Amino acid sequence: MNEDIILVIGSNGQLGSVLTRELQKVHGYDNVIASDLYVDPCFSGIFEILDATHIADIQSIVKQYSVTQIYHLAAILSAKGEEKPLSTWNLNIKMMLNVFEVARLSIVNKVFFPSSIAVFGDKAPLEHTPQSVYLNPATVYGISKAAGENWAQYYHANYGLDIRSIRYPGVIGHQSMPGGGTTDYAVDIYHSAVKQQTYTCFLSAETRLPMIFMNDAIRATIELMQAPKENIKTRTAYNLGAMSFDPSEITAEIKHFYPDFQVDYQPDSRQLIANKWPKSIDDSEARNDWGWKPEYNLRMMTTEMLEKLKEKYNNIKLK
Ligand code: AKB
Repeated sequence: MNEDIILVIGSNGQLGSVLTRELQKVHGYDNVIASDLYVDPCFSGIFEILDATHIADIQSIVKQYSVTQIYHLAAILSAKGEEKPLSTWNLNIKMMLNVFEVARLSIVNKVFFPSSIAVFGDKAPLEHTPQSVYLNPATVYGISKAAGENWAQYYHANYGLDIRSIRYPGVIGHQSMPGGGTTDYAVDIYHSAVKQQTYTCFLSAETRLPMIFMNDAIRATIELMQAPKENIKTRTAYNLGAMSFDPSEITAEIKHFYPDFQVDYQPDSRQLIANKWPKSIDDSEARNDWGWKPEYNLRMMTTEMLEKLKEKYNNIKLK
């Protein structure tokens, strides 16, 4: 059997950095090519500098390494995207179409393209948001993801390209930091707790959003990519659920470990984005089609986040 050669675009990002390490374990260290705009000094493995807005540069890496699968993770997220709407649209769409085109014209036979709960708007039910529902995203990031989902379906229908996608909830991990998202508070809050600092939350105490622990997010991605082709019935993007909570609930969990931990609330423009996002997700299609099942709940995630971050900050102090 031929080995797959994997290209990860956006390997320095919150998800990309953790996923790349896992892909190295699954496919072999020498079969994964990480790529991003700059070198991460902590990264170990094959790395190429890549600006995915340049199609010829993607093509040349795909040719050089005989890449068979691409994980395209580079994008400007919801909150940051609103600062420069047109350049966010141009960047997100250009990179995505470049990847799909390179895949269509090469030996690449599978592509992973991440979507997001940002595709939903106020026309979708906020509770148990269904898989198939009217999408009226309110951010440029959400609009670009909704367009991407339709392009993925188009490339599959017209060219048979096997593009697979997940609508990620907020992803929470200790290994990496998010940047520019509306759900970022749920990572930042753990860092403040471990540093024994008061956290100022940019969402109100009762803003409930769907979230997922990094370990589950990575496992979901790999399980989706490894599922038999005939099981993949949704060619836009799968809803993915794990847990839902609001800032007051995560604070209460943290207080089990750090009773003096304090949070104050100063909602900003990210509140308006969060107000239109689902509070919980119906992911029954992912469960039925490729067997999705989350493992982590808020308590398990909090225990692991605080333990790992404590270790990390202690090691920094010791150095
Ligand atoms: C964001 O907040 O923009 C992202 C997402 C939910 O896609 N974390």
